[in-house]
Amino acid sequence: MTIRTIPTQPFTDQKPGTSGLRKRVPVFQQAHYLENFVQSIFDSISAPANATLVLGGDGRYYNREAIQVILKMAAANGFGRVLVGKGGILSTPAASCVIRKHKTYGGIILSASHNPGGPEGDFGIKYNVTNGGPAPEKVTEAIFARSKQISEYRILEAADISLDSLGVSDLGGMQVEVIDPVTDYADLMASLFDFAAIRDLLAGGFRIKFDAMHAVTGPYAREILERQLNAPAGSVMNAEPLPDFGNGHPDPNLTYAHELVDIVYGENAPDFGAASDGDGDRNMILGKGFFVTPSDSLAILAANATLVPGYKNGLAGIARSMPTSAAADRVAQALGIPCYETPTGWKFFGNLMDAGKVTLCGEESFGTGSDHVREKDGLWAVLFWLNILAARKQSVEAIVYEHWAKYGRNVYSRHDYEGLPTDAANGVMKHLHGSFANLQGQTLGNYKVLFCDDFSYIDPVDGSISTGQGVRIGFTDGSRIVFRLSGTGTEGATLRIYLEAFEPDVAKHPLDAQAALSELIGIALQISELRTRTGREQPTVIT
Ligand code: VG1
Ligand code: CO
Repeated sequence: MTIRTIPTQPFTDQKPGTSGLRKRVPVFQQAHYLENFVQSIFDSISAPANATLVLGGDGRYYNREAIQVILKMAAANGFGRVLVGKGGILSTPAASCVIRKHKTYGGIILSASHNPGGPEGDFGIKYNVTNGGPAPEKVTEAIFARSKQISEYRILEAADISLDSLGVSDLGGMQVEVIDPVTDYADLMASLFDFAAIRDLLAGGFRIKFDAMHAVTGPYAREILERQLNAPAGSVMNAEPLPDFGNGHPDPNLTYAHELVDIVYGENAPDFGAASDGDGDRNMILGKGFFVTPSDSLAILAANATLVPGYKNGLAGIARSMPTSAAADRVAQALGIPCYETPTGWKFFGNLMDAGKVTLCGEESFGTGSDHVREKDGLWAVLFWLNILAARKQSVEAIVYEHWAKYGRNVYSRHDYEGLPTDAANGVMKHLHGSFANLQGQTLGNYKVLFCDDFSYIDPVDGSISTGQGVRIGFTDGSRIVFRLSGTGTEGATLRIYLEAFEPDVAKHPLDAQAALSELIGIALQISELRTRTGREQPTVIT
């Protein structure tokens, strides 16, 4: 077997976004495109000779082909061993778990998460570092810088490796070990949660429905929920991972997980519903005819953490991304623990967890997790909820209402405008930046502007600074509007508007979030000039 050095030209667009490099499949299929990026990773991470790498993906279209290329490039770049999930499968949290458990140098995860898959869909690749978490910005910036300079890559000339049976094979002197993608992860879950209590809950007739959305979580959910916790067969739906996710959009929210939503809002609904995304790191939590916002979910997990064996000694602290509601802050305050506010994306939580400053982290975008791994973790959140439900023996809805009664409610919504012309979206952000001086102190209807700024973050552990993380307009009553451009899309631009108001008065619950936020929504549209600048009347997705 010979190692080939292939001359190449740089691509200019290999800048990793919020979570790795995401492009349409045909972009990745261009000659040298994937190889350039992989070589740029290897050139930037200074792995020692014979290092071990973890490799796997969410099973989407192009996963298998990419894995073969990466294996041959790893062999040609001096890696000693690669742990690859059987069939090329590893969910994002499972990959993080395997990196940590087997103390590997790092890992490559192939996923475009919740973005649709298939020949015309999206593909993605990201590098995770030794702690199991997404590469921090200094690493992703180094990879991007390298991708603009690259002139050659190395690849082994060899036949493809079989990914479908467990075991070790040799690839040009490098060991390729095909591992069961579920075992290590399932063991970790069993060590954190009271499986016996959850089994009793389910045996007592508490009914659950988990929608894997034909994405990577299917095999994990089947093993843990149906086999280990004895949920009746069929409790996990759409459990077969498919390269095009059954033509679906594997994003667990009220819009895209409508099949599940119809079930939990329908007749004879189960007591608990949940869904996960393409790569298994997101979660949506539902009760019987009831939706739990991700920001509330984080706060409720934090408030109830000591009911769960893995967290019985309490939490060191909580972290949430800036656009996530302040519901978790109220719990942190009550518990007397710190709450950190970070930019969007899981890579900002890693340092805080490594330093022991936080135990739970969350984002409004259906992401929750803890220091058990260094990624957000969909099934973990589902098990956390089931453990709380088993301990409290109340409905999801009752738990949420009690939480609001105790802490007040941060009424919250996100409006996404997807697929906007990039210029128009940039124009909106530029206009907002130019309005700061004018907005300061202004009264808009019932709201008075307290501050407006562009969020920046100084990492309290390593002092690194991240600027331009989203425009915030805060009002004197604690309400807030945030504008941010997405860093995960592949087509045009996606503008997100995050809206939050605080309602302490329990007598006003339940209230409809959209109605309660309607004045803020109007203000957001007015000050951003979004409708005139983009020609869009309505958001694409409301969560
Ligand atoms: C989105 C979410 C963000 C999340 C990121 C990756 O990013 O808003 O909270 O961390 O996706 O999640 P953006 O830049 O599009 O807003 V995943 O499950 O797509 O890896
Ligand atoms: Co994801």
